[in-house]
Amino acid sequence: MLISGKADYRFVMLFILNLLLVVMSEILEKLSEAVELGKVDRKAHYPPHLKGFEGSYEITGTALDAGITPGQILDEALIPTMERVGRKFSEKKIFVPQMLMSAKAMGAAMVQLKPYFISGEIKTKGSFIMGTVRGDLHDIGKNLVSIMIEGGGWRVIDLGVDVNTARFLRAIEENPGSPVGISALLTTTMENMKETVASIKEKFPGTLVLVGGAPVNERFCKKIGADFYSPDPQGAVNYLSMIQSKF
Ligand code: B12
Repeated sequence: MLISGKADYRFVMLFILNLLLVVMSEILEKLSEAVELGKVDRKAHYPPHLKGFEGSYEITGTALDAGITPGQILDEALIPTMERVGRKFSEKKIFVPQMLMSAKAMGAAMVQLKPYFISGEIKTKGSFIMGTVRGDLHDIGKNLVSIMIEGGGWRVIDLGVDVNTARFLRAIEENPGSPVGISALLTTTMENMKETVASIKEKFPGTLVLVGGAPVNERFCKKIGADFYSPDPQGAVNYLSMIQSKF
């Protein structure tokens, strides 16, 4: 009887756990759909067939309430969805306006997630300069890197998008010794990244330069004389902690 009671308990717990996992994956699926279709929030009129429905802003709130971690929301819903959006754009199944609406929906989700990545820790590690390279308007990846680095205890000086070399140099001059992060999402703007890194290294040889963005890789990083490449923000956070511990 006791054994059967224990077995029953285990069965019920397993059942609840499975149910919870199903609910969680349904929420993440709904969020992916909202981002892919560019549904920002309940008030948004776009897309017309979803008028009045929840958007990525509300669904992200529901996901957090359901106990899904911000990391899971990013890795299992938001980032793969943006990759899917990019693929559909390549296949000409969607066009720039739809890609832009997806970016807006991702931004609305990030508003909910940001507080979870900022630890509230006193920013004592120094300043970190961050920007998207000249000619490039993509800022989702840059913003994510900024949020995670800020969460790692750094004061982030975000220069925004389409940042030319002179602007990066001025920021380094104003914040001597600060490491710099540069993002590029287009194969065409990788050239501008190369030019910016070369100027930084020429004028401020001691400055550490971190590079990233979908088309960037380790080989390109080495080739242009940057110090560090990471495919994700956490790599940058770890690298900065490692560098800082050496001082
Ligand atoms: C959203 C989007 C847009 C939006 C951007 C809105 C915004 N506010 O950012 C809009 C609509 C404006 C846009 C415009 C264009 N886009 Co666009 N866009 C995308 C899309 C779908 C998603 C990008 C994104 O946000 N990904 C999610 C983030 C989280 O990922 P991420 O940026 O890679 O960042 C991560 C890492 O790379 C890393 N990281 C990023 N930066 C850094 C920096 C450092 C230091 C470190 C350590 C790490 C790091 O950390 C991040 C988190 O993991 C991509 C597709 C794709 N697969 O990337 C196309 C894509 C990048 N776009 C593309 C193109 C062609 C364009 C346009 C030229 C289209 C056009 N004809 O006008 C324009 C260019 C405008 C310009 N001058 O910049 C192409 C680029 C092709 C190429 N190889 O060059 C892509 C790949 C789509 C495709 N498959 O064809 N785009």
